[in-house]
Amino acid sequence: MLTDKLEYIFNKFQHGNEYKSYQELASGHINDTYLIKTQTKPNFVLQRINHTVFKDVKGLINNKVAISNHIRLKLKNTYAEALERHVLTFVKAATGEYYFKDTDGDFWNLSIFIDNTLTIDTVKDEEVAYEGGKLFGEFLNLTSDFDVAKLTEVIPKFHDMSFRYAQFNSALQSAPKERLFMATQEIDYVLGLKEDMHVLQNLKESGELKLRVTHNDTKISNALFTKDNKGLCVIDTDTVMPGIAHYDFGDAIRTICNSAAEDESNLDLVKFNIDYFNAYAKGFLEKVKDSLNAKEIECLPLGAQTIIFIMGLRFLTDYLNNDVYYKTKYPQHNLDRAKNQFQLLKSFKEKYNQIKLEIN
Ligand code: GN1
Ligand code: MG
Repeated sequence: MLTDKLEYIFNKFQHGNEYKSYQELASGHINDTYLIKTQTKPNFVLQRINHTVFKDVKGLINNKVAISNHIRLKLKNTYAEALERHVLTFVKAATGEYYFKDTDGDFWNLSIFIDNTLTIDTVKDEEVAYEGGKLFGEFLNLTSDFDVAKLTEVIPKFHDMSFRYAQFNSALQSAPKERLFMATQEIDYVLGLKEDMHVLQNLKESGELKLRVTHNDTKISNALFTKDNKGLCVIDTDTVMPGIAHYDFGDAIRTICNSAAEDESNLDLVKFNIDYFNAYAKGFLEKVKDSLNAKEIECLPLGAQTIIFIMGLRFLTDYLNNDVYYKTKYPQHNLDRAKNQFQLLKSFKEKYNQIKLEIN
């Protein structure tokens, strides 16, 4: 039984609590995550890392523990009380490491569950967009003095456009005919945008955009909010690694400004909300204005375009590969996700002239 297994694994960590029950937290596409309820507070989040996707699990754990420790030190004076509500706290296993490796070769890690919070999948309110901007901006700001050379690149070339196109091209070669047919329009769309979508990468490679500590999965559901909608804590730091600020800015925009869920298949419901963009950008810039340079700031909207596109490209590639990467619930799931992202990008482009990037 899963509960026995989870209890066994949970007890391999130094938490001093008694296991009561578990609940699956099923929103992730890659790892398996469980809320572990205990007899006494706190509760915990136990996560099995997908080591097919994350090949260097130890590097991943080192990254996220180091970044949490760094942020904790920085916030110590601001939030003397309840610091653990603003930054993740990881728990050591009995071995002294921050992970436990089971007999199947799976790696697990444990953190304290931050209770009494909200997670938001679809934003309905400008204030939330603004709060999200402040929260993710603060994450970049607080880590801007951390030496990126100390971080492992947990998924090499994660947001590298040439790499993602290469994967797409090889999927085109091996995809089943039926899937190629179903995705004809999306394939053409991707092929037509190749040059535009490389602009940001070229700027990165030329050194015009600085390498920083980045989160790389800043979808809004990876932000915890208080019950009264104030940004509280950035979670899911598995993909923390060196990168450019633009993808963190953009991935939050991708999810905040979509009027529908990432996999909504009725494309009429997928509209880009430019007011949320501007509210998010305002909050974000308030926090990063002293750590990003003018060129970095100017390119932020391009970051949003590029990341929306790259997600569509990755979903499409996985569809062509018969769904080997993302968890899916039905055969067209990845194709629906890809269509959704491309629709979002088109809607965003129509509103590009309404963007406001003001620094106060
Ligand atoms: C994956 O598993 P989850 O939901 O945290 C993916 C992200 C995508 C996201 C799309 C390691 O994140 O890059 O943006 O799905 N993570 C990895 O929702 O590929
Ligand atoms: Mg993630």
